[in-house]
Amino acid sequence: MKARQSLKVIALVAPLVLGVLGGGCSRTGQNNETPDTGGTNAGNPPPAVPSAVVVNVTLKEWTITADKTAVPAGPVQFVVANHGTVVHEMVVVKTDIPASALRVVNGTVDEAAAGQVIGEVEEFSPGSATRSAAFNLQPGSYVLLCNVIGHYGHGMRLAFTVR
Ligand SMILES: [Cu+2]
Repeated sequence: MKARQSLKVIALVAPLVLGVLGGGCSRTGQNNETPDTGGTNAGNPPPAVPSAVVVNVTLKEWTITADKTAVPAGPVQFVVANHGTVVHEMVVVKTDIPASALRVVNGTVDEAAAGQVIGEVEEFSPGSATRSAAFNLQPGSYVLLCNVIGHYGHGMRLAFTVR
């Protein structure tokens, strides 16, 4: 099942890649039309933000570690790896509550009560490719946490500061 699904994805992506390449070639012709600038800026920020500070995060049982725990305000790109043996996620919460003191209900952090949820890297499997998410962060105190049931309580949380 899994291999079959992967082939399906490749089949869907291949025409897109060819389309992009074809578009590049056509630009050699005489054409006074304004080139395509790549779409609108509506919606979520793009996955790669050139000016962003990159924070490499590692998830495993039962820790969240990062190569930086304080960054300047502005675009921050989290590149998240799962080095554990089960699925993990990373939720970014802006809060003044200490990282270890968030309210837990039935094994998970009550995200609505924790503070302002900025965004997350959803659950992903150990051994899969790193996930990336970029956010424009304002100065303040944050907590990075894994909210898979029980994981926060086991220690998967990290205080993070934006100056
Ligand atoms: Cu976890």
